[in-house]
Amino acid sequence: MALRCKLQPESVDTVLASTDVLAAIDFSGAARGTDPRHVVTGVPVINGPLCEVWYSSGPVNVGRDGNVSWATEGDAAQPARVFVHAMATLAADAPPATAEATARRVWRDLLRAATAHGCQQLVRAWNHIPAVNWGTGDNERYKRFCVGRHDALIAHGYVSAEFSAASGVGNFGNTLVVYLIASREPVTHFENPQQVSAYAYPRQYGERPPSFARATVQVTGADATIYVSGTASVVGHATVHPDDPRGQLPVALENVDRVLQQAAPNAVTAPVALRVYVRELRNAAWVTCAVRERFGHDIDIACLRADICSADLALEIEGVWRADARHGLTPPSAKHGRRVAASG
Ligand code: 3EB
Repeated sequence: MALRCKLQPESVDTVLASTDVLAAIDFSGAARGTDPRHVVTGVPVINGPLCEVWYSSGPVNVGRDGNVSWATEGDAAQPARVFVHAMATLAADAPPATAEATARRVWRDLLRAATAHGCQQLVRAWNHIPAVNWGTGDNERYKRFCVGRHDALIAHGYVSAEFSAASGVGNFGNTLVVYLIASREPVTHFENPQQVSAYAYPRQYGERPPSFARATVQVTGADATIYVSGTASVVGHATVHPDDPRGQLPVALENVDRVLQQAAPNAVTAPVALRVYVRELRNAAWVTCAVRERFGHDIDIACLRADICSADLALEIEGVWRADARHGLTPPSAKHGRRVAASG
């Protein structure tokens, strides 16, 4: 069974009363969760539902292990998938070395937890980073985050071909929040032929590249779930229309189309839930309308306020799509589960 994702207008407490909820991603603000499935993002919603909910196909098992909260789907001893999340204090003005060390520790702990549940395949990760654009050059907060994340992944034995879809955006407050889905069964990662793979970005973007794929696909029976990473106005590795949201939106939308085209070349795809991140409040309404215009008026969209990891990016779009796996999808290879598009 595919995981189900739904943007929900109900309060998190109501949502968490269901035993099949793997995670409730809370965009409401600074509430502290007591349930291990409650992810407090520090990313506020501008318009749309307060909460993104991930449903398992049956009752979940939940727990905490050190700093990591987890929820598993399926057999407790051999879960099909695990949702893990961890938070760590990271003050807005903490030094660059602290940001790097915090990212390394949080990612190390999450990867260990996923492996402990037998789920080594990375499916989707979200990173919410306080003061993401603070600092300059190699010491910009996001770049130190990338060093810590990359080193943790490599130390755990991953290679760049195994990195999954992800988002890396700022949040408000003093808490680094990272959550991810990992699977026992293989997944397939995809790139956008119009963009340099993030893990191959040149040195100017930092001492270590960002560790993510443009999209990840998981096939479960006749269904395919397509996880599209945070997608911005980047062509090659450069920002197109820097600081210009009106110019950036069509390029970001085109990038979403291109990566969907790679992930499900002949399949009819339908978006299940979309997130739109905007740096500035005043862009929320028209951007959300334009994204709705593009993907359909009945699609659930959460428009969130976040700094994007490059200071010249004004917005980013991501989402979960569903496709019929019987048409136009390449089955994942058992070994690496990756098909990489020829990239420019
Ligand atoms: C980009 O194209 C935009 O660091 O996990 C998008 C998705 C971006 C994920 C991450 C960063 C991340 O490089 C930034």
